[in-house]
Amino acid sequence: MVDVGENSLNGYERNVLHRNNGDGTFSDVAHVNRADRIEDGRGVAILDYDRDGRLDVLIRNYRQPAELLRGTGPRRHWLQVKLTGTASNRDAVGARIVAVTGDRRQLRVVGAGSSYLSSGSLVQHFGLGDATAVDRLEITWPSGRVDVVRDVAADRRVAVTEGRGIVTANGKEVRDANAPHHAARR
Ligand SMILES: [Ca+2]
Ligand SMILES: [Ca+2]
Repeated sequence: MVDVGENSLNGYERNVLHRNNGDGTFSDVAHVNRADRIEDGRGVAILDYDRDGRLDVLIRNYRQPAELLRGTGPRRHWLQVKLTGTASNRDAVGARIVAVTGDRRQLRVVGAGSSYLSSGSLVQHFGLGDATAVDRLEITWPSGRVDVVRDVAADRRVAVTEGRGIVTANGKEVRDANAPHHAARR
């Protein structure tokens, strides 16, 4: 064994930030976003801490201060979805959410433990570009139940409870609106 003292064998690699080009490829855009710092990173958590509809990045570095990178890109439309399981586990870990806008489908899978000793928010974020609503939000719960909610207005955070559809939007109770149109067991 080599004694490296206070140093880290992992070194200080330049951080990267990958943009999804939407065509199956990614581009490293760290340099234009000033995210290409040389740090000894460990955990990373993705969340929208200031709830402005743009995702932010929290980085935990080894023997260095943590860093919060605030997303300041152009404002486009978005939808954030927080699931609560009933028959499934309460945090809905393992649930799959498909958001359909026009001919575009986006998938988010609710996970816990997305990075080393850390995890991103359980709130699932969908960037919608120019779309002002999600045509169809399809949730496959860990229990096997499938809930579908149609015509979900953008630019807000909705809470969806298994079997009940949208129960709150931006923290306010939603009554009878957006109830699941279709619920089935696989
Ligand atoms: Ca690094
Ligand atoms: Ca934000």
